[in-house]
Amino acid sequence: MIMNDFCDADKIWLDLDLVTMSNSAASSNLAASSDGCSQGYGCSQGYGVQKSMALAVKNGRISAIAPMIDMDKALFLKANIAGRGGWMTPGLIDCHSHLVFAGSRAQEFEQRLQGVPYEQIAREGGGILSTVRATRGASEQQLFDLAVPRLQALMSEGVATLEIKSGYGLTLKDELKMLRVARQLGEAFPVQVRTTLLGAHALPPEFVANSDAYIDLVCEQMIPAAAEQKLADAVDVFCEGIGFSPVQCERVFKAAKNYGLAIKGHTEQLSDLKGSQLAANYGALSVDHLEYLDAAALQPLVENGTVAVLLPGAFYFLRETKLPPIQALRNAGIPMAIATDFNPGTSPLASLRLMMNMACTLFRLTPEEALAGVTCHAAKALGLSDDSGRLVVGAPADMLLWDIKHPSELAYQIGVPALKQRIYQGETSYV
Ligand code: DI6
Ligand code: FE
Repeated sequence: MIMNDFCDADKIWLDLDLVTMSNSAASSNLAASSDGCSQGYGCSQGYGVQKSMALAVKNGRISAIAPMIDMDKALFLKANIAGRGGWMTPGLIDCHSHLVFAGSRAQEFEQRLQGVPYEQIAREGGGILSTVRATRGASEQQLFDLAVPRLQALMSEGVATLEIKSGYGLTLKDELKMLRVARQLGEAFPVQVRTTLLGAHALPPEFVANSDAYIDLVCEQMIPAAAEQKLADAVDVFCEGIGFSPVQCERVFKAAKNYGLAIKGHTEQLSDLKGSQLAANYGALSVDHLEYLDAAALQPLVENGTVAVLLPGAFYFLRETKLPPIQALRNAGIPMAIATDFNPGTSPLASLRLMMNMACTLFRLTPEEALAGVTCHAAKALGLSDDSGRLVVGAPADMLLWDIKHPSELAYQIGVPALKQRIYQGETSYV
């Protein structure tokens, strides 16, 4: 039966050590006996390692997985063998980015290094609003061209799926412009793009002292237009003193729900406004940042299956010292995802592998938690199918073939290319 699946396949890969990220009983058993523990690496079952395997792809999906020992050698003569040997993981998923924007914030970086706080710069009209000015002034084509090298940097490391937020337009026209560029990037490159409307990112100057009227615009015009034009998959807010109040964010969540859009939140990044709990109670896919999240108030996240998205790049770049409540999240069984938050102000770092490393060094995640954070847990943060971010039969054939000795290396050595093949929807592409 399995052999038939290999005969019918579009392509097969042989002699693989699979990092399935699948916690099914079968893969756990295999992992227990063969995940490299004998080499002195940390021994746990979350990688779902299956050693010496063959994998088949048909119509852009994984169609069969079997041990090499069960393979009929005659098959190898007829099959389309696309690769042989190496560790294979799911394609990486960056579930939180602000990839589309114009302008630079290097001068603000210099100011901050001299001691001026991020919030003060924002209150004085710099920060997010300086990127808004540049983004409003840029054409769709210019924004696309600026985003391409950022996207290529992520893809070259193995990113197969990427979320891109708006939030630097802050008018109906400019928010839709950003979302269209995000969609176009997904059409032009072999990468899956999920888009998020972040109209409630900052108060634009036209609405100073009238922030409720701006929220009216977000709820009554931006959300309906983005939904009707199918430009947004989700809606996000910045629930913060320099962003929007919980009451205002709740209005945005209600409007998003009315239009059938998923909900996400930038919450507890700089202070504890209980935005995470609010978003979770509205069924948020994820709450993101979380440095100031109250460790004793995680129940809404548990009850709603909300993913905690950790953004160590922003933590690092803002020289934040307050850590997200990692152990409490772990104890509560809340899935933790990791993302770049790539943006010009707080995380100008287009490397998801670096984020994995920082999640380990700064947040004390294990390399295994870091890999789950950029595969299966990131998939959940985007509301993708349950098999996304895993190597299981039926899953999208987004796979990476690595020249490494153990999957823990993915969070360990940064900057040295280790990717042998990037496979997107069954096609080898890029690298
Ligand atoms: N939190 C962040 O870290 C980004 N947005 C947000 O709400 C920063 C955006 C920026 O500074 O441009
Ligand atoms: Fe962000």
